[in-house]
Formats: sequence, structure tokens, C-alpha cells
Amino acid sequence: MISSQKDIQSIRKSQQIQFANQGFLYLPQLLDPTLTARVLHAYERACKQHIDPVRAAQSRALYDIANILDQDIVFSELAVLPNLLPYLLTTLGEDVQLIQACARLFPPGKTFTAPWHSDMANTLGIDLGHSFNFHVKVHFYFEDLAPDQGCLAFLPGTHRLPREVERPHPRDINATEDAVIIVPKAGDAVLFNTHCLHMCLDNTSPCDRRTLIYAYSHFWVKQFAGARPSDHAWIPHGPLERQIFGLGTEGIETFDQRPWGPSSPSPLRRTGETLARRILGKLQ
Ligand SMILES: O=C(O)CCC(=O)C(=O)O
Repeated sequence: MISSQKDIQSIRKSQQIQFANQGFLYLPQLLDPTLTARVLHAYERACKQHIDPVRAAQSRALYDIANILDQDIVFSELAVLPNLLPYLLTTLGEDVQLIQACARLFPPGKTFTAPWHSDMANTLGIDLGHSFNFHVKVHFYFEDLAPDQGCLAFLPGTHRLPREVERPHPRDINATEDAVIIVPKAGDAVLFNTHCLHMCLDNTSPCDRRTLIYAYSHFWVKQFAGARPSDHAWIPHGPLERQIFGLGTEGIETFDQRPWGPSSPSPLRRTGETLARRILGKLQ
């Protein structure tokens, strides 16, 4: 088993504050060099199988491989990377689930994203400006990007704007002054609240931008096709790992799914219970 509750540390307070205030976290070197090399290798193999290089060169379109989890076991390992789990548990909660996974190849060209958008703008039933723990995305990088290679950029703090509030007009935004642009190295990741205004910048470099993008939310949110490998043997062991791939505990209501039982006691409560047991043991 990869994860057990006692092995999972909290993330630093400063990172919790940064996620709450800015809406994103840059996570340098989340992947170690061996894993980074495995991911790069598996990504290149998947692209060879799924992307016709001639068509790609002609159309310069964006390519997404939506069933990436079926291409190599390393992509499932990445979804539940032990270093990532504390971030998922802190930013979403114990009922975290993978909702979507894809590999993306963005050739040189204009950006394909809407300028400064929230992914959640059409999501009903949620007070977006106050729901900081609803939906996050993680972009994984397995090669260094140049600043002009279609990097991800954010307008910090804009996840706090309600849906109804007018967002800044792209024309009024000077990316170099107003935005935080992440220029990642191989092994880095970026985790963000998808209601934080963000965009992919133009790729004016001569190189493709190659990334993996995984979205996570709660166990009760519907998974997209491809958010679980078809071969369940590829799902890493452990209750949290299985839950992340949408395989909860049988007999537990969807809303009550937790990896370590329906109501995992807080660390304070666990300490209290241990103390109580010791004291009672001495009294008997
Ligand atoms: O950089 C990208 O591939 C897309 C960025 C984006 O808009 C997203 O992940 O929601």
C-alpha cells in the first residue's frame, strides 16, 4: 500500500495561505528525475501511436490524448504520486477523486484557450467566489519550457471573484505586469483552483509544448471517460489511491466516502483518544 493516513504530512502553512489567497501553487520538482524520465518516455510513445506527425505538422492543431491512463501504468502512478497527495487532501479534502486526465501537445501557434478564463464559469449550484476547495487541476511538466513556449499564466486572487462580478477585460491586462507566468522545469507541477482566471499563453517558440493535465474534485462529482485505467491492475494499492480513481468503499454512501473510514478522526481527537486509553489503562 502506498498511502496510509499516518504517512501523509500536511502541506506548509505558507502554501495553504498562498493557495487560499492566490488560487494556485507552483510545485517545483514534485517528480523526481527517474519518474520524470519515465513519464517523458511514456508520453513520447503515446504520441507516436496517437498523433500523426504529418497531419500535426500541417494543421498545427492542439492534440489531447484523453485515454492517456490506458497508455502506460506511469500515468496512473502520477495521479496518486505520494508527494502530490498532501496537496490534494489539503486543497480538496479526504473525498478527493480524479475527474479527468489527458496528455496535451500544443504546437507553436496562437493560444487555444479563452483569454483569462475560469473553467467553472458555467458550473451551477456553487458559490464560486467562496468555494476554494471544489475543483483543482494539476499540470505536470517533464521537460523544461522556455518563457515563450505556451506557458500557463494566472491572475492571482481572481478565484475570489463571484461568477457575476465583471472580470478584467483581456485588453486591460498586461501579462508581464498583472499576471504570474509559470516557466516550469522538467519535474515541476502547478496546482490551481480552476476558478482562478488563467490562460495558456501563445507558443511563439519553435517547439511543441508537451504536458499532462489532471483534474480533481470530490468523490460525488462525475468522472469523465478516461479518468480511470481500463485495467484495474494498474490502479496503485491503498484506500486513498482506489478512491482517487473512483473506486470507493462498498456500502458507504457516495457523499460519505473517505479513504480511512467514514469519519476519519482529527489528529487532535486521535491524540485525545490515545491519552484517554492510557489513563484508563492505568486506572484499571
Ligand atoms: O495550458 C493549457 O493547456 C490549458 C490551460 C487551461 O486553460 C486549463 O488547464 O484549464
